[in-house]
Amino acid sequence: MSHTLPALPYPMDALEPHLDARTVEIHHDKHHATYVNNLNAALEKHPELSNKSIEALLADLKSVPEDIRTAVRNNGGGVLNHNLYWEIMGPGGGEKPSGKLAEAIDQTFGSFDAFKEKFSKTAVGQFASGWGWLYVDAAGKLSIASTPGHDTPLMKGTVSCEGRPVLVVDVWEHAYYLKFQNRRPDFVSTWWNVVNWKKAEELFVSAT
Ligand code: MN3
Repeated sequence: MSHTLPALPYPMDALEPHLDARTVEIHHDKHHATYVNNLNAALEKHPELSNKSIEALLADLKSVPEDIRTAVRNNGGGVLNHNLYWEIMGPGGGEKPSGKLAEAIDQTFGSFDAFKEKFSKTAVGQFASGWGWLYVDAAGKLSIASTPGHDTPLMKGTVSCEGRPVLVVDVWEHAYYLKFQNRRPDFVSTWWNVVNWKKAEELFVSAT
């Protein structure tokens, strides 16, 4: 059984005018699709892994055979992170979180604005390609981190920010270069307008 590219949960132009349709199209249909294909190609060499979920593979990378471990880390992470990225955005997004997530953000970071500033700074400050995360750490607390490449807090024993993702922003240049060129800070500040807080709250509740 091979892994498949999930359809985008909304039309390509649904995140306009914040994220342009052309960027979303290339990002999903080319970049995300390539990670799916590369992951499947790597797993073909080890059919015994075919029934394992991507999350299970990443949570125990040491058990993945060495000859495909890096390919699974990069491409499995690429698939899972993009699956999540599309889900935590949506048309009519933005605003603020509500309910339990809003309370936890206020408690942990002092205020929503303070959280937003810290998250943005961390994502913008990630050197080269990577991701900015809000996640629930092992102690059940909200934390902010960034990871290089396609590493995710789900990679137990591999990353320093282990936990369950709540919110993620892709800061690879392919996520913004067509519209924002080198201006990653402008992309991240625009990205807040498309955050699907309902989905983030669901992830937070299921992680705690
Ligand atoms: Mn990407």
